[in-house]
Amino acid sequence: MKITDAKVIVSCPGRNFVTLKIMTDEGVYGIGDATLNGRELAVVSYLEDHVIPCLIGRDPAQIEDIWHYLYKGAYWRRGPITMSAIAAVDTALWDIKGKVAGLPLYELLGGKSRNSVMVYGHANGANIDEALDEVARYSDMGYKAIRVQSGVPGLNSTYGVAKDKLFYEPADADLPTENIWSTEKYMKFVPELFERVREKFGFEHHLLHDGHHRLTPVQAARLGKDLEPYRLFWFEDCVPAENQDAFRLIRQHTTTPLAVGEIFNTIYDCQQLITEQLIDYIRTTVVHAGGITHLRKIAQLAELYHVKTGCHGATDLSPVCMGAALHFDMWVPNFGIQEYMRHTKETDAVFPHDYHFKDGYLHVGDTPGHGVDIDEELAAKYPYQRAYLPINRLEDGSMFSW
Ligand code: GCO
Ligand code: MG
Repeated sequence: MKITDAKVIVSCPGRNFVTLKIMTDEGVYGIGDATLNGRELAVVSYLEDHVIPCLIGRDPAQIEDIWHYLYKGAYWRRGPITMSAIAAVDTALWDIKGKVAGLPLYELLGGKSRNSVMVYGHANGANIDEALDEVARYSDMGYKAIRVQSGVPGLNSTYGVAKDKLFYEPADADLPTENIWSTEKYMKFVPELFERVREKFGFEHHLLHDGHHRLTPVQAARLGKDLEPYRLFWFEDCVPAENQDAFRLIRQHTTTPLAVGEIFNTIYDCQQLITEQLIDYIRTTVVHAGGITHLRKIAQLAELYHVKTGCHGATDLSPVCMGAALHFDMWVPNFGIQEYMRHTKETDAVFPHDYHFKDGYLHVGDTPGHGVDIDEELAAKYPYQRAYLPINRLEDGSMFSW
């Protein structure tokens, strides 16, 4: 079998998605997600100009070899653009392998380790009362695990708080929106938010929270401690994680479980976090961490150190990534949880898929491959629209992390 052609499909059914489709001489094709929020076209060019020409004529069965060809062969290693492009190729090749074998992807990885995949949804509100209403709504929908975010008094906008409650979409403008941030106001407020959630709903749900890279290690240590009475499932991205060593200080001071990794793209970004047991959950996922082939390596290292998986699953990861991630989740022995932000109706129509939500879990079908396709005719109706993530400044105007 040979790869005869490949193409990149860019479509914006509510938000931008970049999809790679690899075709073979036997008519079987595979697809992979290559979406990098706010920097989509850089990956398109990387694929079209530098990757696709090298794929033609190769045997699609040689997934491992092609992965290393693209990783080592570029000379320039790592980075989100390179790794998203490699991920898309890798995902498409696993899809092809599954279709050729007539088996769902989880079977190729080692078979099912569970019946379905526990997911968490996003309850968010402009204030605590609104956030509580949303927790009730997610609980009524059957979610066992709920991430809770709320607007902070004194700040006009806060990460994780959306007008449309089901479809949070931060990439909201064709130039970055500027927000004002105050860590002091946030830190004072968050413990009260979780106190109110536990007061109203008890300890029946897993509760999660995302700090979105905004604290210093000592602030994160203090907030982690303040949140201990509310028994969070995890506290995510409490500090920017380029400095892996910084987690030691946080770890020494709090028993609130720590999750990190949605913006990591290789195992080297989390090697120390894992081997020194500085985190509890690793959030890397298929599209941004080099595909199934590389994600598997990260998860298997993590397994040795009691670190579980908690794959990123925001709306900017397409249903193709979600489908592949769910097959991975079905197999991975050290599964923790899967993030699940729903896609819009338009997106779901462009990407027909065989997974579905029921009672707090995503259920995976047994279609060969990863079970997600793309309707190219429909995709063509939604042309690319430039959209950036916001930026943050402190109250004195200093540039800050978003
Ligand atoms: C999450 C993430 C997202 C990111 C988004 C950026 O936990 O789901 O933090 O909300 O902000 O994926 O592209
Ligand atoms: Mg996050």
